[in-house]
Amino acid sequence: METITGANGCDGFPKIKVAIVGGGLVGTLSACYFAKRGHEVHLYELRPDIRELEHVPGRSINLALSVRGRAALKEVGLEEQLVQRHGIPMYARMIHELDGSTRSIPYGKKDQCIYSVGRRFLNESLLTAAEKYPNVHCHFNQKLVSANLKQGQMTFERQPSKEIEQVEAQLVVGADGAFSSVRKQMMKQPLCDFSQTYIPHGYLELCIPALSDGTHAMPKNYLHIWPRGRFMMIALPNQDASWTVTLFMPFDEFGKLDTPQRLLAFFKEHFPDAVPLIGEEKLVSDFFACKPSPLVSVKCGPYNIGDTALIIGDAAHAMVPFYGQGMNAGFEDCRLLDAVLLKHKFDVGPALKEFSTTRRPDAEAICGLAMYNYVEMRDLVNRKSFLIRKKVDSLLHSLMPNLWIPLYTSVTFSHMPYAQCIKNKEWQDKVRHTKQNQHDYLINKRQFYRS
Ligand code: FAD
Ligand code: EGU
Repeated sequence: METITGANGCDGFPKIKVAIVGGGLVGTLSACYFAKRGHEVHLYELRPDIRELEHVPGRSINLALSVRGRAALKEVGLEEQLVQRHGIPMYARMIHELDGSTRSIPYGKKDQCIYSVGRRFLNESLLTAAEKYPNVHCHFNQKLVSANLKQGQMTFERQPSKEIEQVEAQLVVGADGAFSSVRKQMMKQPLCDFSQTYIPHGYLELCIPALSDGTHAMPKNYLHIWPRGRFMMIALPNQDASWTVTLFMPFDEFGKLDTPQRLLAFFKEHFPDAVPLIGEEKLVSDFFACKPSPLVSVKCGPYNIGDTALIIGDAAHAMVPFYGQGMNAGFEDCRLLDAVLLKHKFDVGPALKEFSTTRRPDAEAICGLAMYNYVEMRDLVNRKSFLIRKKVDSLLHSLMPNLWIPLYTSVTFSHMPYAQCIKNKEWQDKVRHTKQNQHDYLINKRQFYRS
């Protein structure tokens, strides 16, 4: 058995050959973590090297990065470069009412913010960071088509030639996204659970271009929201002073917007203030240039097969985007996996088992919260009782910032395990009537807040 020398306090630990399937956000970060510990890492990605592409097809152009994602980037030395330097801080939401008026609701104290980061920038930077390790080897245009995960054997099909290649590794890490091929192979095993749910809403991305003087067309340091019940729009700022606007709407409603006239009438009715910002012509051409994409939520488990295979990120727990936590949770997977491997001195079997059993309830918790938020936003945004509850929540938080933590605060600004965030919320719901449990809660809470 080969052992590790000269890497991050891992000297003498076994050196493993790791194959990471999927070079998206989570796969590339995971490659950095394994490389940092001195292992031999092979990263297999279906697409070509995105750094050489002019246009990258696929999902959401920018994302909201919060505390959990940042902590994971920090441990491989990338937080400063990717977040502090490139990210655009958003200190509050800005709500756009139907009449065009706006109001802002801060995320927390003055300096508390989330960051808008470009997916492509993040992915390219992570690839470059991974490749800087001499022990990382990237293989592009390689599609995993089958695997014997118990044996660590994988079959890749080269794109576009369809040439077949067999590969072996001691550990296969599936970071190949919501429609994971590694997961498909895994779920053939007995005692593996799997469920997926599509929501009736799809999403489509639009763009608010920069003003002619090169500045943002709306106040820059906000996450802009147009809540309209069954329809919703969200906008996040980009570095080039444009905005990526995401429209969420049921597929059947998308279907009704089949002419430029109907589209413009719809926007003028529901998002009148956004029309001049996007521009009527651009709205029409961008809208009809692509089809709305579906949103899927996946729960499965366990995440490992013995000591030879593991799934992380969306492959393990794809969620609807209504908490802005998918990537954050995937990045947190990387950090927690590294910690558990270190704890077990890279005795992979027990480490994977512990990761899977401890992470699964938390991953399912955030998947559930995101789905719950979807339902809540769709059905309740305009209902009085809901708005009052939110106001009371903020008021209590401002009066007792250390005691009364709204749910989104523990999710977005703390390291509290997601399942604990739900318990915290359940406690609050109860406290509206009793003061019970307060002591337990305080003790639990203290452990998870770090600055
Ligand atoms: P992916 O990013 O999907 O990467 C998977 C990679 O695997 C891809 O590169 C793919 O090409 C490759 N691959 C797939 N199959 C194979 C195969 N067979 N062989 C080889 N390679 C393969 N999260 C946030 O934290 N904040 C947000 O604000 C946010 N907003 C979102 C908005 C929308 C509209 C959506 C849809 C999601 C959003 N998310 C957000 C979630 C976030 O996009 C995902 O959680 C994140 O991309 C997961 O990363 P991943 O690496 O696990 O998967
Ligand atoms: C959806 C799509 C606002 C990016 C949930 C908030 C999201 C994001 C919210 C997308 C919302 C919704 C939270 C953050 C974030 C809010 C959050 C959602 C980023 C409860 C690019 N959500 N998102 N909650 O609090 O905790 O601002 O596409 F509209 S960031 Cl749906 Cl904090």
